[in-house]
Amino acid sequence: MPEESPLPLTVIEEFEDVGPLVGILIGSESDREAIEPAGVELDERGISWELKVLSAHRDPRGVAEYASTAAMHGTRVLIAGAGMAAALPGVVAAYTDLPVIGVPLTSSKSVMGGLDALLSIVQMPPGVPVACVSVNGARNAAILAAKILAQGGGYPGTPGRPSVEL
Ligand code: RP5
Repeated sequence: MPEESPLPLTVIEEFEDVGPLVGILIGSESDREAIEPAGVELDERGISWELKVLSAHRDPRGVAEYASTAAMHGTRVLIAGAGMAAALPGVVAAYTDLPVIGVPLTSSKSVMGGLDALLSIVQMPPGVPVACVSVNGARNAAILAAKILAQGGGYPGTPGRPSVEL
């Protein structure tokens, strides 16, 4: 009969809660179709991901909770897509040190085909960067996420180069 594990239950639960490498957020169910190419691209590259619908304006506490805990679950890059006054990528970036890739999306209520979302995402204040791909550029966001993940703390030809501490 083996001895009982000395590990407390909370620690075991933490091990079971390992998240995907990439977290994809969208501000609304109405954004789902536009962000789908990101998931397709990540699947083709064998990169794990999850999709959450969380609005920076309608559920700010949910966004804060997800963004501030993603790194602890093993997630390494966040993609955030939103339309209109697209605050989601910026708010996510405010709550995490993970790289955040913003995807401006066209919605039925967009101004100038998504220019509103593009400016909302790209015009971040100094100190809180968000990488921004083209309007409806979900596939490019996934490719950029893959490139970030591929760095792994070193560059080709410089083995053992340590990761930069944030
Ligand atoms: C944004 O407002 C969402 O990202 C979406 O693109 C847009 C419209 O949202 P719904 O009214 O369709 O939910 O926050």
